[in-house]
Amino acid sequence: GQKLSPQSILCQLRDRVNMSTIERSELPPEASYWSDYLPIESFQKKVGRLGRCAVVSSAGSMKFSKLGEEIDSHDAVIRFNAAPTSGFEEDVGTKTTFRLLNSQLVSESNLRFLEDPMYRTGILLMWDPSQYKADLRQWHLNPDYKFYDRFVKYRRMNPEQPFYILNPQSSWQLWDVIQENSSEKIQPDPPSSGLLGIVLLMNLCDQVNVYEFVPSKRRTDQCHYYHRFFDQACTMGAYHPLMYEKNLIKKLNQGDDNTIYYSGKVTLPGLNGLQC
Ligand code: NCC
Repeated sequence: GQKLSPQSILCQLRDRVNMSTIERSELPPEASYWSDYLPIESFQKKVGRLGRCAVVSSAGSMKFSKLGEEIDSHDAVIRFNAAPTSGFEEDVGTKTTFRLLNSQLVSESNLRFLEDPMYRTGILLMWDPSQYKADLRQWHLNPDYKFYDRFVKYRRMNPEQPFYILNPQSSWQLWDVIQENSSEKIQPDPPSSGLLGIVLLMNLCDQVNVYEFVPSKRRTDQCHYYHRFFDQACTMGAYHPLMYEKNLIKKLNQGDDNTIYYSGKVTLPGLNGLQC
């Protein structure tokens, strides 16, 4: 791994990771039975540019944080997968501007994506791990999860709710930046939804506050704030290179270490104003 300055890492994130959503025209005609259900208006255009944004990790250490009000004071808030607000408002807030889902959540019927009303708030985004450097045609033929049917079903049931799919190449572009900035060789598995959400918002917002991605003193083996299930791999990583993701984000923190210790908050700059 190279030792880049925080500023150069930010420039890499801006210039090498294309955090775009896919558009109908980018997919082969054989994909039209599902790609025709992608929104017509582009994600960038729909959202525009945002001021202060918050990323809420799903970590168990969100519990008892009392960060809810602070999180809701942001212009936009992103949450992940099955993370609820209902019943946890005091700790995680109530606002959901974006929800980033992995394709497993969309595809597996026992996860109740079609049924649970929680998903019907905010702009939805889904990502699916492709093979390293696969193009869109190859990915369409061989996605990690066969999300198409349920994606179409959801869109037909909720046609007014924007629902985008991230370009599958962006997760590997991001993985490259993580690997190049780590001293060890990392197992090539895609970054977590959390890191994808962080970089997505860095592309949209002037400032991004990230909560309990780099854990505070509340750090716990409880996996999620909303379940009593314990596994330290949820915080440190097993499949996703979470420890390396967290080291990278810690390096980019513009706040101080005390703020991480007490509130689990890291402050990152938006990528738009950056001078590279
Ligand atoms: O757990 P998950 O992630 O939904 O969490 C969302 C993001 O929050 C951050 N996180 C979570 C727990 C924790 N203790 N520390 C954290 O920092 C991470 O950045 C994480 O990405 C995923 O990334 O998509 C993941 O999804 C789950 C699961 O598929 C969904 O929750 C749907 O049920 C994965 N778990 C399993 O497959 C069992 C998890 O590995 C990654």
